[in-house]
Amino acid sequence: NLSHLSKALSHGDGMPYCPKTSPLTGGPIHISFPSGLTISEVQRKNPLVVRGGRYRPPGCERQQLSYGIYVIHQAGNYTFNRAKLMNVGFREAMREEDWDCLFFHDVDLIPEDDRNLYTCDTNPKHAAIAMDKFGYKLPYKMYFGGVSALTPLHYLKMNGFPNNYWGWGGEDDDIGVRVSLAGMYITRPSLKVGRYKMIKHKLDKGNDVNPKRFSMLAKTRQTWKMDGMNTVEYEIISRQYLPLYTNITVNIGTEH
Ligand code: NGS
Repeated sequence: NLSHLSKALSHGDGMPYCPKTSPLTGGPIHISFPSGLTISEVQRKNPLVVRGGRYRPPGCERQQLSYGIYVIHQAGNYTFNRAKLMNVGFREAMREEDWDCLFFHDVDLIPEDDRNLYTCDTNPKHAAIAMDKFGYKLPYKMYFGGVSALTPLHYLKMNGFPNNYWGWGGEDDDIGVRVSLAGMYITRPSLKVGRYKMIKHKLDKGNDVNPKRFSMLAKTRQTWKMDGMNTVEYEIISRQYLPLYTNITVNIGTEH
C-alpha cells in the first residue's frame, strides 16, 4: 500500500524524504556575466527565495537544499580581513538557525556544475578546487581558498578561522593547517565537478598584500587555540533582511 509507505518514509511534518542522490542535477552549467543584469531581475527569476535570502524546496528538486544566504561587509576603510569576516558570518548565521552545514564562500566565485553539492561531508570540504583562473586545476596541493564547507562541529573543533590576517594572502592556508591540527582532513569533489568561474576584478583597494603572512603561517601550530572563534570580537553595524540575502555590516576593528 503506497500511502502507507509514504507515511512511513516521511518526516514529522508529513514531508516525504527525497532520494539520497538527486536524479535532478544536470551537470555543467553555462555561466556568463551579462553586463546589464540587475538585482531585481535576479529576484524575479527566484520568486521562491524569501526575506533574508531563505529558500525551502517545495519538493525533491535539484540539490534539495534548504538554505539562507548571508553577505558580511567590513565597515570602514581599514585593511580587509576575510577570515575574521567568516567568523562573524558563522556566529551571526548560527544565532538565527541551527544550520547543519556552512559554506564559506568568496563573493566572486560562481559554481559551474550542479553536481558540486552544497552539502557537508564528514570532514571539512574544499569545494572550489578547479577555478578558471588556475586553468581548472588545483594551484597547489594544500590550497584551501575560495569556497569551503564545514559543519558547526568542524568549525568549533578547529576554533574557527584566524582573526589576525589583515590584507591579502595566507589566511586560507592557515585555515587549511587548522583543519589538520584539529585532527581532520580535507575532502574534495572531483576536478570535473568542483569547477568555478571567477568574476574578474583588480586587487581591491584596502586589500594590500599582508607582509606578515609567512611568519604568521609558520606559527599556526602555536596560535590556533588562542585565536579564533573563542576570541572574535566585533560590533554589528546593521542587519538587513533583503529579498535575496541577509546583509550584515560589521565593525571588526583594526590590527593592533
Ligand atoms: C597563495 C596564498 C593564498 C592564495 C593563493 C592563490 O600563495 O592565500 O596563493 O592566490 N598564500 C600565501 O600568500 C601564503 S591567487 O592566485 O588566487 O591570487 O589564496
